[in-house]
Amino acid sequence: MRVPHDVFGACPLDCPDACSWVVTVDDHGRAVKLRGNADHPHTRGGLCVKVNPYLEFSSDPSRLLHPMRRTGPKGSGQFEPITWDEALGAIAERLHDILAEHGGDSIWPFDGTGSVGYLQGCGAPHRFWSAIGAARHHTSICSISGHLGMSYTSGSAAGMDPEDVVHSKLIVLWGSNTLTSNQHLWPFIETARADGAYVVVIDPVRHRTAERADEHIAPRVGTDAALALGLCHVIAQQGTDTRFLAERTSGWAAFEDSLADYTPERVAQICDVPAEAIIALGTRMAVSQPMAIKLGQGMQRHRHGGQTARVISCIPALTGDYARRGGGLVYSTSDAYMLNGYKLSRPDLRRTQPQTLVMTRLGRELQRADANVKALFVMGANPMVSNPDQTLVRAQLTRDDVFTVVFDAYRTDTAEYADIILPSTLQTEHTEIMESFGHLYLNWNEPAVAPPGECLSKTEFMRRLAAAMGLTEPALFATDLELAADLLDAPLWRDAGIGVDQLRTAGWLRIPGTIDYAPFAERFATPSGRFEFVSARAERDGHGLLPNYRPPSEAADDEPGTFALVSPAGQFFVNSVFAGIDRNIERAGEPSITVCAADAAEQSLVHGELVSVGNDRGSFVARLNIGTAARSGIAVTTKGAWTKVFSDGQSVNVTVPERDSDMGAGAVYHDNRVSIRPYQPRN
Ligand SMILES: Nc1nc2c(c(=O)[nH]1)N[C@H]1C(S)=C(S)[C@@H](COP(=O)(O)OP(=O)(O)OC[C@H]3O[C@@H](n4cnc5c(=O)[nH]c(N)nc54)[C@H](O)[C@@H]3O)O[C@H]1N2
Ligand SMILES: Nc1nc2c(c(=O)[nH]1)N[C@H]1C(S)=C(S)[C@@H](COP(=O)(O)OP(=O)(O)OC[C@H]3O[C@@H](n4cnc5c(=O)[nH]c(N)nc54)[C@H](O)[C@@H]3O)O[C@H]1N2
Ligand code: SF4
Ligand SMILES: [Mo]
Repeated sequence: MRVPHDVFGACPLDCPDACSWVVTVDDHGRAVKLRGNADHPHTRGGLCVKVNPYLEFSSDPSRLLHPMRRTGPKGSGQFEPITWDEALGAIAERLHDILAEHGGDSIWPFDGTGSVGYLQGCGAPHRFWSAIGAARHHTSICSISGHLGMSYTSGSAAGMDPEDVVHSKLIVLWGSNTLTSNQHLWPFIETARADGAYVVVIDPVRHRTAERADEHIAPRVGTDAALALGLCHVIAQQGTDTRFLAERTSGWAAFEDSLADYTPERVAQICDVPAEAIIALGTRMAVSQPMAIKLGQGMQRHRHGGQTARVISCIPALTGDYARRGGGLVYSTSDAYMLNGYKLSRPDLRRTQPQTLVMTRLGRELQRADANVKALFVMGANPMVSNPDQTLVRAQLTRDDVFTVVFDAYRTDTAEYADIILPSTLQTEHTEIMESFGHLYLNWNEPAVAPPGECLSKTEFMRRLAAAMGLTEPALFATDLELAADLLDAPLWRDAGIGVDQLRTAGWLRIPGTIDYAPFAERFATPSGRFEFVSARAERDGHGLLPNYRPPSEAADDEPGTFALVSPAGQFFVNSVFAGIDRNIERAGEPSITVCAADAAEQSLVHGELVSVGNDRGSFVARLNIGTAARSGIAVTTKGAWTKVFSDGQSVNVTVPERDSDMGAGAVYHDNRVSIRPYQPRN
């Protein structure tokens, strides 16, 4: 007889907070309560409005419980239940055929961010794919451009411990709706504020975080690099940290010369921000130490998103803040973990050099004859909703010659186009290890309950598929605990005496050696060890010797009658996870699009009317909202809603181009121009 007990776990979603949680399991083995772990130093007990109903959502009637096989045309939604043996047999047979006829390159393991865990999510690609020589999946959908941008200057996106903002005197939240998408950072910001810190938000959208800040600067979308150069111009005049610049950086003189072009007056024109505001903020940055910049992902979802991050990262070098506790810039802390992803995913099992397929180019890659994709395994992803260019994605997923398997917990918009749908476990039902991109702790997730129905974890699915394929390599059959041990088998963790037992017992642990975290105390993570204003590598890669401003593709145009559409994080779900559940659809409300009163008046748009928002790529239907969230020239909606909530069955990404950003082929969700017209239903 079991007794009620608590099990430690962690939220798996693609959210910087990576909350630690506690599941209470009753004496029948059922999860009856989920709460935030009050002992966790960063997340401190609360979860969020998106995840509080996790247990309820896990047992929603819409949960997938059995494998299914398609019986009608693709997209018709006709499926019949089958057994796992039948499913694995069919998949193994098809994979053998494709391997024989086309080779591993034709198999695309498409891992999404539904879970960002190392074992069950996209944290590390699975060994199985290495062993069969499948194509490599390049996860370009979220944050890649910013990471690459900073790799040229400071060398790491983990420039400070976010918790250290408590020591800051000036906090700049740049392209981050912190209260919505990184809410556990907010209490640290409030602590700093109580101690006199000044909080500035730089975002075209006047969101709830902007409302609560001391100052909000709303530049034209996609012009942040110009704004940052203007701020550097002012700081250079007001006084830089000359010693830091001399001892710790390289190329400052050349960068300083380039700033001459970015006077506050010129930048004011580019960004549509008053020159006085640029002068005032630049001056404040020069004198308020320590200064911390929290860079969100939103500002890099543009054609030149990587370059933008590169330029913004220069600011704390001018002020010397990279060397101060409570100063610097943080974009993502994931660089600080240094786990052994290699030993976990075992790329050495490969015998061929496979092609790399780019996540955000799903439509084009499938279209490309020379890529020759014949099998697509969509796991923890919902590209029909999340990817750019929904029309192209839909057309490509409708093709009969691409064998499509969807491994998910729900029957998503993408699953409707699958040949085989497989039921996945959720976080309370499997073993997992979670890092964070917003703090410096590693979380263990112990399974709390047995999987419902016939759901399998991804690791178990991979082991069974390896067996069904007749593979014998022992590494493919490693247990979850063995995989976890391999991940932790990295010098940083091993030397600190941390293995699975230690992490599992503790529930969470801080990254060894990160008390008083000072990543750039001695050297930057660049080849020279200096902060590199000038970068020959960037020039070779086509990004210019010096950090610079290049206009976005669509966002900053001033085409009359059109809007720059931004579609960032919404309040009630993380991306598309749980966004198809009735209760969630209800609380999120009808899809809406917000414009400012002046723009609405000019275009005779009426508050509350249904409008069609679109461009030559496609259109979706939303309820017009006139509100202060939008500055002039922009329209604001949110990401993640499933197509079924839109009256024409097309959602926001029908308007987004499948175009690469400058660095890492990142996504350009917010670099998108649309028109808004009253909606006229067809027929
Ligand atoms: N317009 C617009 N679109 C965007 C963005 C934007 O800013 N604007 N942002 C983009 C960003 S940042 C991201 S990261 C992508 C995300 O896009 P995707 O990678 O498609 O990820 P999600 O929509 O988060 O979730 C994918 C699926 O994971 C499933 N899932 C949840 N937990 C588990 C699990 O434990 N196991 C398995 N197997 N599946 C699970 C969910 O049910 C869901 O169907 O979307 C992008 N799309
Ligand atoms: N509630 C909730 N939380 C989430 C998510 C969610 O869907 N819902 N998604 C999660 C995921 S996958 C990620 S990657 C993170 C993303 O979280 P964030 O880093 O916050 O990224 P976004 O939500 O895309 O955009 C953040 C802000 O960038 C702004 N922005 C857009 N373009 C520009 C620009 O050109 N300049 C400036 N300065 N700002 C701009 C947007 O208006 C938005 O307010 O959040 C995670 N947390
Ligand atoms: S979505 Fe973010 S804030 Fe909510 S529980 Fe998960 S990690 Fe925490
Ligand atoms: Mo993301």
